[in-house]
Amino acid sequence: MFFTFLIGPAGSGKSTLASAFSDWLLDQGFDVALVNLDPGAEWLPYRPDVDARDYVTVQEVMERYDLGPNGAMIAASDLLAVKAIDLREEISGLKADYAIIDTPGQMELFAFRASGLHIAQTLTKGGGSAILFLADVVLASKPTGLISTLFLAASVQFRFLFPQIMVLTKSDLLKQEELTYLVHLIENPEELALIAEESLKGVYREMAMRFCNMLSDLNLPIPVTHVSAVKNEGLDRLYSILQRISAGGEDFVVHY
Ligand SMILES: Nc1nc2c(ncn2[C@@H]2O[C@H](COP(=O)(O)OP(=O)(O)O)[C@@H](O)[C@H]2O)c(=O)[nH]1
Ligand SMILES: [Mg+2]
Repeated sequence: MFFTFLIGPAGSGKSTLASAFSDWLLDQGFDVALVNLDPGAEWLPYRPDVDARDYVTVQEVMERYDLGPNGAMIAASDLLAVKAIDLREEISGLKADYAIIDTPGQMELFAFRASGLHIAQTLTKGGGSAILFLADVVLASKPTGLISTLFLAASVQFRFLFPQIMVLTKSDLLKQEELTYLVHLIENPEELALIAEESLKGVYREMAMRFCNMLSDLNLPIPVTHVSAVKNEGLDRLYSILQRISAGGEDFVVHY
């Protein structure tokens, strides 16, 4: 089973893409285990095959421990981590080709607490895996938005050390030439450094330029693509990138 985690800021389109991409994989004849790892999800655009809410819910934690919504979300993520082995058994019992894993709306709960990393490592032990880092195209279409998105993507990559794909979501909201240019800038960060040089000042200009030039020098194996989950655009391209990673694993692992 190949594990694909969808990670990205709240509203970047994780749940919508998890749903659209698993439908697409099912249409291609694959077996899919669609997993919801958000114990706080009130509504999902799909019916998960494995659901964190069968183990713990934010509502129940709020009541039992007399916590507010924020504290309960943190506690629920930590309580879920204790159930990581059970989750793993439930998922592997489905014997699917792909596990598509939707992560909590607020990405910091999964990416920047010990519990998320523990769950990801427990689920994927012995199997192939990749992270789809989702970024909303509208946010990424301004230079500072794009640079901060790249910082965040690097931070997630550094946290998990899994092969990672940069997935620009909601491609239906930009024109084709704008999308092509955005992908070009991400693939050629030295050009983004030049934009930062013109559009920023002082220490911010310096920081952005050095970061972009560092990305350019390192030439990391991070594929970039764009999708629209509402128009089902780009799902075939996303699949072929995942297939390359699952076949050629090590080439996509960044060794720090
Ligand atoms: N235009 C457009 N909107 C989208 C797309 N994918 C998701 N959305 C919208 O973006 C919002 C957040 O999506 P959601 O999947 O809940 O994001 P999550 O918080 O990352 O799980 C919802 O209103 C979705 O309808 C897309 O491909 N195109
Ligand atoms: Mg969601």
